[in-house]
Amino acid sequence: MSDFEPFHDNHNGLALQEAKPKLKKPPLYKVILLNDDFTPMDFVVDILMEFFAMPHDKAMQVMLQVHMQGVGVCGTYSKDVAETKVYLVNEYSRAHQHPLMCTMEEA
Ligand code: TYC
Repeated sequence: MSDFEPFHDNHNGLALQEAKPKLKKPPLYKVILLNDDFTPMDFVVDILMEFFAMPHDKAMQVMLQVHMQGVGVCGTYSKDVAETKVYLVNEYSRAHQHPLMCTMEEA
């Protein structure tokens, strides 16, 4: 297929117009933490600092937001990075016998 689409101009016939690029930016994903009644607050704060590079005060804010509202956003990433973070956080929580749930949704 040609990269040029026919285009009739208003003057004297046929001109060629470059086809519009058919590329879209890839979607971004929010990584989300869910509240539960069992995971210790300190453990959640540690996760936010270690896996999401938050300073302690920001990690505390996000943890309390999840604790009070039920969900909170840890960060926004490409699909691959979001999937990896969700996997690592859930594995880490299970390895420490906590039920903390991390998931993702399109931003
Ligand atoms: N609700 C938990 C508690 O009271 C703390 C908690 C916060 C758990 C955030 C999960 O994603 C979470 N110990």
